[in-house]
Amino acid sequence: MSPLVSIIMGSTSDLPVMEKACQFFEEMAIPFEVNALSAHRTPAEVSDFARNAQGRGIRVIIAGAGMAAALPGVIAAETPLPVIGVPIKGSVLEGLDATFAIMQMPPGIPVATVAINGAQNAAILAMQMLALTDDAIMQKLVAYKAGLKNKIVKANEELAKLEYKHLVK
Ligand code: RP5
Repeated sequence: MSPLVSIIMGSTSDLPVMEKACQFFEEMAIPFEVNALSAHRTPAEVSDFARNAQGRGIRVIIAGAGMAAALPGVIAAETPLPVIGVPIKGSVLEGLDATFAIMQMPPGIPVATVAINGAQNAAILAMQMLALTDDAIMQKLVAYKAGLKNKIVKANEELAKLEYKHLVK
């Protein structure tokens, strides 16, 4: 089984956040790989990874990083594959540093940026990209979305049980 999605993080300190993406792909039975690479600490390895990813059959890259967070943009600079960046919340600037670093890519090199610590949304977005050319994955996505709707249907059933004197039903 070859991975379709590559999850990269700048440090294992990003793992508690990035695991949300791993868990989503596991649940959806989408083959993925996960590695640590750093634009600052291992620039040559980042370049090797980015240049070889498409040839290895990877379809989408998810890159999470905190602080100056050059990693997603540096990867995007050397691959034609779509790159989704996850800004990781650091201890000082609440993740705004990584958000701006990942989101504000100059023209020509986009990085699709999700919410701070939004690794699960990054995984869903990656799956939506895969689904464009894979009907089985699209069916799983449709089922997942239907599940989200059911959650709100159940929430309203719960709320309907509330009893207040001034609650108008
Ligand atoms: C970034 O620096 C990493 O993505 C991480 O979010 C942050 C801190 O890294 P560590 O010092 O915890 O390894 O490159």
